Amino acid sequence: MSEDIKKTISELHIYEKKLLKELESNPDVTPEQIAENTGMNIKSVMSAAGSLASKEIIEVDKKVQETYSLTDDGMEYAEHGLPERKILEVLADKKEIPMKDLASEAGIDKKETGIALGWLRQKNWAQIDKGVINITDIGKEFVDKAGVDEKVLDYLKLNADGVKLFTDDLRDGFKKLTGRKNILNIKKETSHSFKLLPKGEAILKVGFEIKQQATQLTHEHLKEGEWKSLEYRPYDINAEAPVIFAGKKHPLRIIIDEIREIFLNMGFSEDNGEFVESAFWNFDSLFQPQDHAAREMQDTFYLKNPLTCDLPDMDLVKLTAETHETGADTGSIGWQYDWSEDIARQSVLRTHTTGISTKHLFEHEPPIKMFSVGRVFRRETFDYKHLPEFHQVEGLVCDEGISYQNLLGTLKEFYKKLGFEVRFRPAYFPYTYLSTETEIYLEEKESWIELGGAGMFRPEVLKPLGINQPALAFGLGIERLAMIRYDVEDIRMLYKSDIKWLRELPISKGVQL
Ligand code: FA5
Repeated sequence: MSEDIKKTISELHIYEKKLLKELESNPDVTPEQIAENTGMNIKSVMSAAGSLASKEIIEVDKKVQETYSLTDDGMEYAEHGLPERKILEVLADKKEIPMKDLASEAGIDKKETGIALGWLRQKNWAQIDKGVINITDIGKEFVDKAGVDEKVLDYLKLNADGVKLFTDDLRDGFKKLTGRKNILNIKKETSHSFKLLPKGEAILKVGFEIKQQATQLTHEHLKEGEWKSLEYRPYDINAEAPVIFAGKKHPLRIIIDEIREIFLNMGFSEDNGEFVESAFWNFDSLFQPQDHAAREMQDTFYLKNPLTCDLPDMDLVKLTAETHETGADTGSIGWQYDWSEDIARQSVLRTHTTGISTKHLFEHEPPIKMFSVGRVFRRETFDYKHLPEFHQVEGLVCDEGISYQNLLGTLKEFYKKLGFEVRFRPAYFPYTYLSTETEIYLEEKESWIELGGAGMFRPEVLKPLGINQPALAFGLGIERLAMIRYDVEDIRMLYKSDIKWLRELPISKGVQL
């Protein structure tokens, strides 16, 4: 405790010390007196007090005192009567006045008649019947008697310097007057008082000297050699600093950029596809039979415009058809059905980025090392790990001697660089054999979450494309990586534009290249 106190004392500013000393000698000292006694200006006193309060050394109490006085209109009413009083005086004589004559009879402004009538009714002094105002019994009573509000007007007239507090008998009248416009002036004065807290008392008990301390080195200090003898005030490096929210990239953009950096550093080149793709490239080139469940309308977005896409090179189309129907020379018997060109022409919003890999294989000669990052679309129902539109990173390596071990090694390396440790699980995709899925454990959900699919392309995929070398391929979800990286329990958070969350996210964790 006393070590803490010593440290706190060493970090006190000279103004804080002066204020504490003042408070020690007079617990009721006001900020103004402190300013006068110490020569500090009042702003410095208040800022030292604020600083001491934030360190729980003193408590600052704020009081607001209101002073009430009459405005010019208020004074006019106090001297010559409220407009409803003027009407009452006429009514006392005549008992009734036609509405149209009200202003002239009572000698009040036309503008005031509305207000006056309102108050007459409120005070129950008069009633209106068929365009004529009549005095009531209560009204008669008040002809020679002041109302509670009128008593306050009188009182304020006598106390022209202003009144801070009203006695009980005037309080109702005061309330009534505050409900009327332009009668009362309210001046607010704020005063502060300080109280030592236990920490402040402990500091004073230990004691300190008030010496000028340097908080900054100046050119003069250095030139004159004064820096050698100066006493320096230590910085509190744990003091709270203002939080600054710098502009930064969206977390998804950060992770996408990191992924691109990793693959480019691993010697991959980047390719890009289109959002609108033919069913041929999205499904058929991947040996997905035309009645495969993934092609159903409930899983895939089919487009009306364009309704169809062009098919590629007819030799490739024929070979693909043959492979689907009989297996051609791939060593398998295919899917054994009649392949349809029309179905292959359908245009779809790509459901994955794997069509980019088959197109790339068709258009390039091995050795190939390609990756692609892009958006994909599926008719999914939203839940904590599913979106209908999300990003995948696709990868493809094709060369003589490429094996399943290379696939596992590449994926492990990639995830490691991003800071993830994953496990592999056997899986099935119609276009790969062997196939695997990478997964990561989610503590909060107590379950494994799938990050991506991968495998060695089957001969049924490679042969029609004219590829005789083995090829490894993978397609990995990016939002799921962001979810884990940024500790988001629900994938939808990434698209919510929650400004508080975005501001407080760290700028980047950085890639270990
Ligand atoms: C595929 O898309 C395969 N094309 C991957 C592949 C490529 C396998 C090459 C073999 C060779 P899958 O449908 O499992 O696989 O999706 C891959 C990853 O995308 C998933 O592991 C998951 O991380 C992510 N993903 C899938 N659906 C959604 C969704 N609705 N919302 C968010 N992420 C999703």
